[in-house]
Amino acid sequence: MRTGLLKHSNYMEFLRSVPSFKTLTEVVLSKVADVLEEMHYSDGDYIIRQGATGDTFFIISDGQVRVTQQNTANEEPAFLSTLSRGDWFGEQALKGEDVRTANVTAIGDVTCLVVDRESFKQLIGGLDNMSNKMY
Ligand code: 6FW
Repeated sequence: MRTGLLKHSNYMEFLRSVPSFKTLTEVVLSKVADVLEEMHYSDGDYIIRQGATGDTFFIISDGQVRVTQQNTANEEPAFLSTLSRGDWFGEQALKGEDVRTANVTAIGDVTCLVVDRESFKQLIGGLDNMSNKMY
């Protein structure tokens, strides 16, 4: 996608505000703003399904998501957490195994900025809290 100048500068302002991106340079953030895709979801939509393969990383720019995990077959997925604007998810499937380890569903309207695997690896994946993320 080719982002307009105004969109690019809006993305830059938002990306700068993401706490985990504090150590990323303006050049790197600009490249992230160049490659990201804006995605919109409605209440109850599955953004990520546990067990599916995946190669994208998400940053929430608006709204909230629910993270759940199915530990045993037949059981209801267990609640893990609620994430909101400035939070990110989906990094697990981008390191090694490409399988999603939890479900992520929209709570109301949600907008996410989505980064592909290759760009993630080049621009974001090196951050400490990404590569070593333990829950
Ligand atoms: C969890 N256990 C697992 C979350 C994200 C970032 C921070 C909380 Cl700093 P994926 C499903 C995604 C997974 C993670 C996310 O769900 N997630 C968890 C957990 O306890 N995954 N396995 N909590 S939300 C979260 C704190 O991003 O990546 O690609 O897709 O497996």
